[in-house]
Amino acid sequence: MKRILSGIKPTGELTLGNYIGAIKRFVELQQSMPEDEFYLFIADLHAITVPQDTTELRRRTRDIAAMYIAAGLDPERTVLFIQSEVKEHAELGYLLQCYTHMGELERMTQYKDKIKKGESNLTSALFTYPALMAADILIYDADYVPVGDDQKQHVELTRDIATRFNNRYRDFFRVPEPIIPKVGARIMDLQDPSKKMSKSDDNSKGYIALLDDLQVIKKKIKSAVTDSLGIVQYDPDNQPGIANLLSIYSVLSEKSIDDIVLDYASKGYADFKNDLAELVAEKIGELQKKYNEVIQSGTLDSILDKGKETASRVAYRKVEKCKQIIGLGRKR
Ligand code: ATP
Ligand code: LTN
Repeated sequence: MKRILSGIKPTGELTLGNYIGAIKRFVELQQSMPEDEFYLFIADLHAITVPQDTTELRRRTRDIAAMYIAAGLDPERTVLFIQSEVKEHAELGYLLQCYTHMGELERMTQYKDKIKKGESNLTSALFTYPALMAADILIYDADYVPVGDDQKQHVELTRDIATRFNNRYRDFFRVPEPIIPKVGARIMDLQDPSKKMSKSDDNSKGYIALLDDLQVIKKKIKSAVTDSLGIVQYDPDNQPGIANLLSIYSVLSEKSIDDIVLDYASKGYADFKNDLAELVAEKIGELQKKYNEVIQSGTLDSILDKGKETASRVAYRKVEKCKQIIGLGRKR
C-alpha cells in the first residue's frame, strides 16, 4: 500500500490554477488508486510565513477543506487535517532545519524570487520553510507527493534531506517522489502569461478564483491576453496566452490539446474563448454548488477532527523515534 500526501496553503482565494494543478489531480489520483492511503492537509503554518489577516486565515483554512470535498475527495479515504493542529509538524520542521544547509535554502526559487522583487522584512520562517515542508512529507512516510511544477524543487530538497539523515543515522525516512501533471502543471496568469496564475496576485483579472461570480469568470476568460497571430495552436514560446488557454481547455474537457486544435482549425480566437468561457463557468458552477452543499451539511468539523486524531497518532510516533535516533532526551 502506498501513501500519497499533499498540502495547500490558505494564503488567498483558491484559483483555477490550484484546482487544475493540485485539487483535481489529487482527487483523480485517489479515484485511480483505490487501495492506497491519502493524506491531505491545509498548510496554515506555511501561510503565516508572510503576514495574514486573522479572520481571513481562519475562513480560508475551512474553505479549502470544503473545496477539496466539493471536488470529489472521499473523506472516508482521506486523512484530512489542518497542519497547525498536529503539533509535530513544527517540531520535526525544527529538527530538519538542523540537517538542511543554508546554501540549499538560498537556491530555492520561491525565496529567490521574493528577494529579487526587493520585498522588505521577509521573515526567517519564509527562508526555512522548505525544511518545514520536508517535515510535512517525511513525518508520514509518504511515497508520492502530487504538486504543481513550482513545488518540484521543494520535494527534491525533501529527498536530499531524508537521504542525508538516513546516511548519517540509519534508514529512517522514506524518500518520496513528486508527481507532476503533464498538462496543467503550470496554469499561467491570464493577463501576463509569462508568470503563473497566483492567488496572491494583486491584479484579480489575471486569476480566476473558484468562488468568483460565474459572469465575472466568463469575462476574465474572454479578456485574457493572447497575440495577433490568430491561429489556435499550441506554441508556448510564441503564443503563451493561447497555449495556456488550451491547457485549461484540455484539462477541463478531458480532450487532448491536439483534438482541440483540430476543432478550432478554421475558427478564430473569439469562438475559442467563448466556448472556453462557457466550459470554465460550467465546471466551476458545478464545483460551487457542491461547495455550498458541503458548507451547509455541517460535517466539515467532524471530518477535520478525525483527520487531526489519525495524523497526530502517526506523527507523534515518528517524531519520538526521530528524536531518539538523534540522541535527544533520555529515552533510548
Ligand atoms: P501563491 O500563488 O500564493 O504562491 P500557491 O497557489 O502557489 O500560492 P498553494 O496554495 O500552496 O500555493 O498551492 C497549492 C498547490 O497548487 C501546489 O501544488 C501548487 O503547485 C499548485 N498550484 C498553484 N498555482 C498553480 C498554477 N498556476 N498552476 C498549476 N498548479 C498550481
Ligand atoms: N509548499 C506548498 C504547500 C505545501 C505542501 C507541503 C505541498 C506545504 N507542505 C507538503 C506538498 C507536500 C505550496 O506552497 N504550494
